[in-house]
Amino acid sequence: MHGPSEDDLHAHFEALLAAGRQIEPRDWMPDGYRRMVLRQIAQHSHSEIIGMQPEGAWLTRAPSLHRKASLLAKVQDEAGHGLYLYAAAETLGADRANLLDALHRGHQRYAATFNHPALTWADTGAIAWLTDGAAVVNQAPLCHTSYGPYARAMRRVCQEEAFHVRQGYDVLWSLCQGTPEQKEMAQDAVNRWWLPAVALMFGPPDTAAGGADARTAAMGAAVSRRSMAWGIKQHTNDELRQRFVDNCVPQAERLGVTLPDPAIRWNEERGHYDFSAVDWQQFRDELADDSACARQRLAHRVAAHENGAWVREAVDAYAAYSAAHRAREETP
Ligand code: BYC
Repeated sequence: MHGPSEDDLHAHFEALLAAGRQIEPRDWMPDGYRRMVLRQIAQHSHSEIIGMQPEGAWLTRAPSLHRKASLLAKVQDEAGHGLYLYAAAETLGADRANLLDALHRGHQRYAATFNHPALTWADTGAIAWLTDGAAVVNQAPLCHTSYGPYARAMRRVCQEEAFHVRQGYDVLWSLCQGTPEQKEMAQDAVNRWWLPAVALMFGPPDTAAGGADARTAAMGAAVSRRSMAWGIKQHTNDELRQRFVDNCVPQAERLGVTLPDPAIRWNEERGHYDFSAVDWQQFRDELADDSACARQRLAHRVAAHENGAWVREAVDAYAAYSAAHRAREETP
């Protein structure tokens, strides 16, 4: 008796996707699909844990106990997101230690958004409102992505991210109701975090339509096409970017801050807000970033990992002790 041929397995995989069913760890999947899901989950989990740093820098300087507690919970949530996602990556056969090693050696990327410094307290508001806001837009469709463990992790992540957006909005709201200096601080933070959110949280453009040069559009289009055919992504990067801008404009109006893009205006015909084309050369430069801030992000991560070595050793020692204890008890 022969088992199913590679063609049969492939046909079954495609049939599952066509029926809108999710692929589970024990299902057969093409190597390319496994690599693509793993690459995205790795990029995503690394972004979550590196993303703890800009806001984490303000934990000791929060203006009140209430703000400190909220920010602490938010930053811890991001660590939890990393945990769910590394666990999802492990279901694809990846080893968590190897993934972290690839991050630490700069062999795998994290969202370059986090290579920007958080200069004032208002940055914690702008990051949570804009960066987490962009993340929710990007990630909500991932709750239905074709790889089951990734989709399930996303459902928990999105609930928390949506709460973070409100927390960030509330920080900015308070500052905007405060003194002229506080309002100015909020505006300045929004000025600095708007572009990183628009340009960097959604990846490269998928078409040359958004003002992208051919090289950058080709970079995005090829990945998006493959990823959508496999049901990993449901929308193009440009569609999600537009959705984010559409969400933010009325919220900025309510806050009383100006989004730093003079081209933003409602386009009746398209039913969307127009906005300036992103400078994709700058995007590519940011991806190749070797700034002091980027180096510091990685150095902090490596130091945290090394300082935590004793915890991992203690966990391993306890697991070995428990296994030996169980074995002794089970020996007749
Ligand atoms: N920065 O493959 P392409 C959060 C890379 S954190 C750096 O066409 P795609 C939060 C890309 O990896 C959660 N690199 O892009 C945490 C690829 O590199 P390789 C963030 C980038 O897949 C704390 C190359 O460029 N969310 O929410 O179409 C505080 C070519 O790109 C970037 C996720 O990660 C970038 N910005 O789109 C606050 C969501 N963009 O592999 C908030 C999951 C692209 O050739 N991820 N590259 O070396 C995704 O949806 C997609 O991976 C992206 C990229 C939209 C990010």
